[in-house]
Amino acid sequence: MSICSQKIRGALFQIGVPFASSELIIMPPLSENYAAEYVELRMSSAIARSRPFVSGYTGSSSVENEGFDPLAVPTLVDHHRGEAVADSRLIAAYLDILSGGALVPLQWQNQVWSEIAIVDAIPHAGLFYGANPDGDHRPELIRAGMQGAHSKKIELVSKRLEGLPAESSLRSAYRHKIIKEEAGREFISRPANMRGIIESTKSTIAKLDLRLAGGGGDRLVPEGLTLADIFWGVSLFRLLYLGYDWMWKDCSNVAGYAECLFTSPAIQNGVINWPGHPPGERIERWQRSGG
Ligand SMILES: N[C@@H](CCC(=O)N[C@@H](CS)C(=O)NCC(=O)O)C(=O)O
Repeated sequence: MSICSQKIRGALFQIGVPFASSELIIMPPLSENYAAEYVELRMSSAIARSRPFVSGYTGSSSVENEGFDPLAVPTLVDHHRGEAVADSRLIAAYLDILSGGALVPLQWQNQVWSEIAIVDAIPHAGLFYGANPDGDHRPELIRAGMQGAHSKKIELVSKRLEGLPAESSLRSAYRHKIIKEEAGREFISRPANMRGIIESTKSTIAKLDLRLAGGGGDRLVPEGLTLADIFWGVSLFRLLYLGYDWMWKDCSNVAGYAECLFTSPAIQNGVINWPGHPPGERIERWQRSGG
């Protein structure tokens, strides 16, 4: 269910490289992503060394806004090169290079990366964990699962931190995760914050509609399915699943674009019909029966 992992699976399906998915249960009480072995793997990535750890919460999970979360997914392991790559944006760039530029056409680099930055900044975490104070349309499974989720995560990370040796280099990583989760708990408890991120997301969708209109209605760039389309497909599908599709009720270009993305093999295989995606009333028509 991790939206950042969905982006990467979409990209992997698009370029058609073989991959294995080591699925971690990221929600309490298991939170397998808090295991020291996993955090150590993630800490071996280049971005872990070049960016400050996460230290706050804005509702999005972008490294640009929040810093690097050392206890999150996804992490790509390239077994040929013996290298771990973290953060969905960087992993996507890595896959583009690996595929010889199949995801980001050279002449559309600027447009594609600027769209990806926009999607990365959408406050998906806040919209997933927090309720819309003016009508919560998230599926019951999510509503129930997110009750007290930040507190449960803080408890689990704190236990893991206590169990680390005093000299462990991972201590700071765990401490920062606690800071982030505390800030997240505080953030989503305030209706004004929730209204703010809902409003900003709605405005991001309206601007997408205008850019699509400029491109003829159903394309951001006139060339195949790019990484920007994959990121948008994942993002719009998540908003639909959470009951936020009213945001494009008056945006006919976005509505048509979403329909086109949801039927693409990358989004179908990497997201909608990836085993384990929970069913939902709003997404039923996009899911293969028994998928
Ligand atoms: N900027 C990172 C964000 C990673 C992230 O926030 N991952 C979420 C799932 S989308 C996660 O691991 N959540 C579980 C947790 O925080 O415990 C990326 O794009 O890869």
